[in-house]
Amino acid sequence: QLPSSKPEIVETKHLSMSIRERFQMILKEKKTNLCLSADLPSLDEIIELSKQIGPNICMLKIHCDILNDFSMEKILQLKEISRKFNFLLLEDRKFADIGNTVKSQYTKGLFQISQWADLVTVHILPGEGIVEALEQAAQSINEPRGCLLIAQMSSKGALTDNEDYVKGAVQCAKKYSNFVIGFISQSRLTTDNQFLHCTPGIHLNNTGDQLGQQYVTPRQAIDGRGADILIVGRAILDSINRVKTAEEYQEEGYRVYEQLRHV
Ligand code: S5P
Repeated sequence: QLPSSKPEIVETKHLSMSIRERFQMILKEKKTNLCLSADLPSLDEIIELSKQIGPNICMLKIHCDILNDFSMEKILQLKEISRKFNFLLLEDRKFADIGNTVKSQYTKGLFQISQWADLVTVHILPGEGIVEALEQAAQSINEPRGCLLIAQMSSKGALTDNEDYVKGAVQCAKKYSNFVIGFISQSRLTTDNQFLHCTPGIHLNNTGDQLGQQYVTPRQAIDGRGADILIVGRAILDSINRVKTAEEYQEEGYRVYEQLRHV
């Protein structure tokens, strides 16, 4: 039984919860482990789409630097919609620099990501200082914030496909477990279930694209690759009826998730 499409006002309950608690609550209450990767050029279009798909998703992922109409006013509108429909907002910034630089990239500039993104993605390549810096910067925001560490990638030939790299990511996640709530991954990295495994590269009909992306089905991702959260982009965005397709991925994803994770 899918939740009704009527938006529920979350009020300010979320302010007293950690991001981790809120994520778990959303999964259970909305019965969805679908994250829409809204890789569209216009924030206006993302805002419209999120009003339609809001009930079906636990998280909306964007790349703010591909938008041709970014403004703080519009992104705060999207943030409001995310509260109303109870999903998290993930900026897929893939931070990858030294601590001092990422601190500025997170809080300053045109995008002021820390003002609106519940979660951001972070490469672990520069070492754990990158996470420490983001966590420090997030302390000046009076709302819960967190990040997902990119431990493995879905693209062909990814250099993250290395045991030590993955071990390093897990160690870092454990050390900074207040701020790191999970991973972008292609396999189950730890038995510590406080960390959510979020897996991109999902498609029911295609096996890849022309630029190295590799796809598996929702079932393969959850069963074979240990995913908790399915990150789905073009499979939904390029479909004829985005809402209907999102419902299909939600239903299939949550059914398999419930079966295998016994939630
Ligand atoms: O390993 C990765 C990590 C990420 S965050 N592989 C990915 O594809 N992604 C992102 O997921 C990518 O940047 C894109 O926004 C989305 C996948 O999009 P799709 O259209 O291929 O489903």
